[in-house]
Amino acid sequence: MMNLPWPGAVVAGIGTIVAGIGVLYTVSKIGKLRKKQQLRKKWDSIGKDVVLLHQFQRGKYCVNLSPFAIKVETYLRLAKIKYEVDSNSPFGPKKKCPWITLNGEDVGDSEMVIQKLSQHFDVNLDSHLDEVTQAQLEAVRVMADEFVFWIVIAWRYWLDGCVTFLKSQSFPPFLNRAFPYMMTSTIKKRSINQGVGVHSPEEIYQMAKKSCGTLSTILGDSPYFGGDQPSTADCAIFGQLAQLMWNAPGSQYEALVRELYPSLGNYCNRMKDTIFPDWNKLLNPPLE
Ligand SMILES: N[C@@H](CCC(=O)N[C@@H](CS)C(=O)NCC(=O)O)C(=O)O
Repeated sequence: MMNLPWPGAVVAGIGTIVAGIGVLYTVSKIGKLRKKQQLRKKWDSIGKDVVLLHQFQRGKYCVNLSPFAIKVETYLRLAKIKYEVDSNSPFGPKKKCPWITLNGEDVGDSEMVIQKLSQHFDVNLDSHLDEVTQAQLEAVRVMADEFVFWIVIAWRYWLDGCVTFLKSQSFPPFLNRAFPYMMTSTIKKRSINQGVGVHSPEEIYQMAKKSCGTLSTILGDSPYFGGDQPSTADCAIFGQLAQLMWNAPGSQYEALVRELYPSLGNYCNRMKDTIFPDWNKLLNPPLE
């Protein structure tokens, strides 16, 4: 007959296991808290009025996979605001990328960030534009940020299963394999909830084509959407178009800006050359 342990011994054993789990949990919590405190100290010591831009790591051909990160970085450069980049904590107070820390304060959401920067540094990139043009550009900005964005990510992460996109990133091999699992079904569900995802792949592509046609018509012969000089809306529009231009290599989405509407491709290159003269050096790995 089997020798069963005394009930007291069983209870003591369970107690030890539970206590062990409790200790491990507390140690990990303390570790996380300490790491957070160290990061906080580092972020806050960057210097007065220096912006710390938290964003994803750089890509192979494009300075970021997030259009909103490019938008904020473009704004910082146009506004001549001193900044540094942190790629270790890309998700901020709103659990989105990018976000900034300025003088110890964290701000999330690219629009809120730009609003904060414009007020704090007293910058207005749109003073050369009349009120109506500013309003029209705001409508174009919303189209880029809230519509073109969804089309591109629905294609990138779901319809294309991350295949084309991953060619443009320098992720470690394990992440290359994990990315489709992490992203495809999530983005499918989220695009369906948003609305773009209820359409067929061809319909989604046609929507991208129509948007590019619209943007190309609005740009016309001007060098920038803001006319002779870039405006706040240019930061957002460039961020979104840069995804087609550099983060969709060899695809029909890339062809939209490089072949079908080359004025948009030329615009992307113009923004890159004037605002990011160090673009190639920023890439991961840097391009000589
Ligand atoms: N409205 C936000 C959008 C930011 C956003 O959606 N960022 C994406 C990366 S491109 C993100 O962080 N996604 C993570 C998620 O939604 O869970 C902004 O303007 O900053």
